[in-house]
Amino acid sequence: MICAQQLENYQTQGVVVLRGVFKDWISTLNRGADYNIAHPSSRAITHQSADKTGRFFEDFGNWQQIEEYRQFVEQSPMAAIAAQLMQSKRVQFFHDHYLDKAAVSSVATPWHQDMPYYFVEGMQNISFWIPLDARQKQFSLKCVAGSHLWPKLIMPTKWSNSAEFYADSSEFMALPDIDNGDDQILSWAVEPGDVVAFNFKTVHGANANNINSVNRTISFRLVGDDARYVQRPGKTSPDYPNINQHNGEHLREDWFPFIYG
Ligand SMILES: O=C(O)CCC(=O)C(=O)O
Repeated sequence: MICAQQLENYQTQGVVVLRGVFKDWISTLNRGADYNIAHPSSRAITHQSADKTGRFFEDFGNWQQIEEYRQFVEQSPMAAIAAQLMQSKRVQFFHDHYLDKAAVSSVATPWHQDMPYYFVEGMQNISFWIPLDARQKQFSLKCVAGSHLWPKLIMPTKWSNSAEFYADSSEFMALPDIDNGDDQILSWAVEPGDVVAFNFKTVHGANANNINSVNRTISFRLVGDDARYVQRPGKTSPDYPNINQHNGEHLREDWFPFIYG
């Protein structure tokens, strides 16, 4: 399913684009997204500020409530592709993340890594960023090649005001100046059916959606054999209150089921 070059890209650059792999699933995912927008969960967040036009809406953890998301998670080739790219025998489902940026929104997604926001550590993990609308390169996901191998995690911040996400951020390093540095930035124009797959440690972001159509994306997050629970210095995003886990444990299977292997 995955060729040697795609695997090497994922392993060395922390990101790979796969063309057309989910094209048979786009109408199902669109129906799921429509339902998600109409029935946001209590975890939904809308980023909007007085000085910015448009809005940026996110929701998390709905796959067991939204039948179309559940079908995709359980029946699409995603889990098998994840096993190959992560080089993992088994695949555990972590969470789904729906994002949409309104047409002509001036809200960008800042550079960040996902892992510091999560209670997960390890190298075998993957996000499938699946655009539901075609995206020109300029409005697509941007990833910093090789950043999944950086020695320390980047300090997470609140997207609304750039404040530190945790009260104590001493274990994290500051975000380098990506836009003025030498790092290679990878990004691709994408069509519905394509996926950008990236590691939880890969630094990524997206420009504001300045064009006259909405940008909708569904991301699915999965983990592999070496994933372990880690206590972060505060409430994570998404937050799972009462998870009742300790450092070094596998994620609990009743909440994060195995979907492959
Ligand atoms: O689509 C975007 O603007 C950002 C996506 C993102 O940060 C993610 O899927 O982790």
